[in-house]
Amino acid sequence: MASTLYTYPNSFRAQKALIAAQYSGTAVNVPEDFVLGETNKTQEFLKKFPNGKVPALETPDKHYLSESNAIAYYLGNDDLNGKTKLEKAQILMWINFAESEILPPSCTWTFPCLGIMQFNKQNTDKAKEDIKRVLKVLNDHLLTSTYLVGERITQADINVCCNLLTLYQIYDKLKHFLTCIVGCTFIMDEFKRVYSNEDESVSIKYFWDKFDAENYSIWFCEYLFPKELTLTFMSCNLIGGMFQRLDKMRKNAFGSVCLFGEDNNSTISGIWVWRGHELAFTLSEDWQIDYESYSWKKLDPSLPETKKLVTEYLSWSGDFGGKKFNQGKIFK
Ligand SMILES: N[C@@H](CCC(=O)N[C@@H](CS)C(=O)NCC(=O)O)C(=O)O
Repeated sequence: MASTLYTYPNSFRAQKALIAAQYSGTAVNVPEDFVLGETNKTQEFLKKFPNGKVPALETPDKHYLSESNAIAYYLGNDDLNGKTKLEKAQILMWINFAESEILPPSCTWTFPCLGIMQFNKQNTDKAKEDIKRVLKVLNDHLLTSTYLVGERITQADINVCCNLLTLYQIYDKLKHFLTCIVGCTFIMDEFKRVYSNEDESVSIKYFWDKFDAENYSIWFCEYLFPKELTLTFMSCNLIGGMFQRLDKMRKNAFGSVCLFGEDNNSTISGIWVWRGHELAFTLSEDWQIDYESYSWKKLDPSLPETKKLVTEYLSWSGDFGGKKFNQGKIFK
């Protein structure tokens, strides 16, 4: 027998539970005749759910649960709720983050837009700042991982997404803001696909057409110890090793690193593009092995010399400031 979930249509709170049920294969029945403000005010409802709020769940063996997060937990399975004690705690951490960090400012900002609450400039401005900060926390976390906890969807992802939903409901009004914060014109995967499949004349034009200077930065790196470089194949292994150690950056970074000169007289330098404006390497221990052997210079994407450098390193042709190109490797 299925549990019964009382809710009104499209409630983001109910969605947390319904998505959990769907992921876990748990049957749930949602009565269509529920009317907010009426059904939940009846004696029959209040007897089961004294708080009078929805979502509210009646289990097949007549247990009564209110509070959306508890209901989602009940309808979900171990994959969603976490298997180890640490995973459970991490999931709980994000659930609480969604509840106490995302939801309040999101409501303060969006409810006046939806006509549910009176607009107050001071509160709205503060809410916008708060949202910016929490989205940055999420963004930074997702720079190195696809999911919030572990390598699969958990209740943490579901709750965070559902609590962000209201922001998307007024998407048109927020389009600009969201474009700056979480969306952006430069999709790394797409650029890599174009770079892999098209001639450089197409991919370099694509790069500059789409490049999003607000969310991405371009860097020039130079190996600091060229005197230690001996045989060119060894230098190439050095670059290859660095790429392997940076594997987790692939989702958000692209690099072209080139070797110039010949055996016992060579230099290494490259161009990197990644999400964010800081040196990304401090975010993970694995990434710190190589980066200190290089100098890093952030480039100004609006300058013609940056355009020239990017073109040279993406096409492996040009004068490279007089350096003789030997071979290159692409991090993609
Ligand atoms: N913390 C609760 C909040 C539930 C809640 O506030 N529900 C509102 C609808 S979104 C409600 O049922 N209000 C009663 C009413 O408007 O009559 C949860 O996450 O489930």
